[in-house]
Amino acid sequence: MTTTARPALDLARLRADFPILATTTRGRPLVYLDNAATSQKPRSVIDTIRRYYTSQNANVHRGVYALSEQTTAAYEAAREQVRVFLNAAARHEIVFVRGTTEAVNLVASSWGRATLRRGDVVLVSAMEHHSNIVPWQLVCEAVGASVRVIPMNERGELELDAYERLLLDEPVKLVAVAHISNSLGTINPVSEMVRLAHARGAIVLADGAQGAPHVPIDVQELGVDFYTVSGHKMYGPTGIGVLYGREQLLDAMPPYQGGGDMIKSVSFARTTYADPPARFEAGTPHIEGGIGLGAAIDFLNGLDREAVGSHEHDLVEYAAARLCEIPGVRLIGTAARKAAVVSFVVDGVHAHDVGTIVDQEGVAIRTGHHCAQPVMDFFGVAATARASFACYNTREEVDTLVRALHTVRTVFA
Ligand code: C6P
Repeated sequence: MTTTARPALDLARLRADFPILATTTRGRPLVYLDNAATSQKPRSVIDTIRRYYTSQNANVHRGVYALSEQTTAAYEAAREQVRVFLNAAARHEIVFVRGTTEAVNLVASSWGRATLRRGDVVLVSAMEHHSNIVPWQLVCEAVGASVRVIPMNERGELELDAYERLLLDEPVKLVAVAHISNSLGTINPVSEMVRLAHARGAIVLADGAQGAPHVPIDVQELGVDFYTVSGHKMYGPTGIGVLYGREQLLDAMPPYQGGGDMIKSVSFARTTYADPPARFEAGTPHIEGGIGLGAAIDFLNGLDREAVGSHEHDLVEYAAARLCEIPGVRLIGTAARKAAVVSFVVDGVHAHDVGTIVDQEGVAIRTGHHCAQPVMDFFGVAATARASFACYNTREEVDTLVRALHTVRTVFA
């Protein structure tokens, strides 16, 4: 067991903000360790959504009446909050989407189909989530380009020498890389990767699904061309996310979907398109989602992000040390720089059985391939069990997981 000093964070107060953390499951207090799948929501986000439907509900960008104008103003204010949160240069660089999956599909379909040509290469890393692999495969197949892979080592760290060689040897147009891996927890050196890509004329999309909840994001400092966010993983509602895109790139991109709110004018002879972000936001948007995401950003801004970062780091280190004390438990992903995720296998026990048994003790973890099958193939496992942390988790919850894993060992002895 490590003796890392526990950082100062008023966890009891923080936890009291999340109603679901006071509930029980299977007759036990809920120990929620599946935050990489989706985080729980603080009272302020829940109240914002309730308030939306009790006093604010109207469509946006369409009505000339007061309610619609106020709702439009609230929705656009949330976009400005996102801009500040990501430190984007301009509000029109913030496109509301459903989440990271839609953000990557938007870039692949719009930028990809307009730009990629036969023989071009898209580099993805060996630890990507399927949503940062499959959209690139789809577009590459359609245009005759190819997807090549940045390899990783046994600790689950990207091999930067090999990355540099790929950039030198291949006609790379875009690099798609997770800021933080959902299956391994590795924090990738995104700004260094951007520097190398830009030097070769390639652009970079960073998948920030697991980044935005855990580390402060500055898209200008990172230098990324595109950055994706899933609101539901950072204490916000489901079904809302963000694509950040550099102004120059978004301006040149064709629409991804057609419909209401994304046009300048429509006739049967010719249709012209709105400027970004509206060009990429066809149809009635997820209005309460956008406003709820604003509330989630307020919640995050109200935290001492540095203290939260060191608390989550402490949980990762503590969990890793305690898991290693259990005979037959092996960690998958031991990178030097990690955030919020501990993946592991138990010798001779399928991960799904691990998940089912610890659930009996009230512990919610994810088991399976985590939508990262190439990672499972690389480590030669069918699946892993994964504990993933948020600001409100505690060492005591890790202890409950460890006790439950001893039960797993007993059941399979
Ligand atoms: N990972 C997990 O349990 P969406 O579903 O669109 O909000 O996010 C997709 C996605 C993309 N990239 C990364 C790194 C992710 O972690 C996820 C979502 C969840 O790990 C559900 S599979």
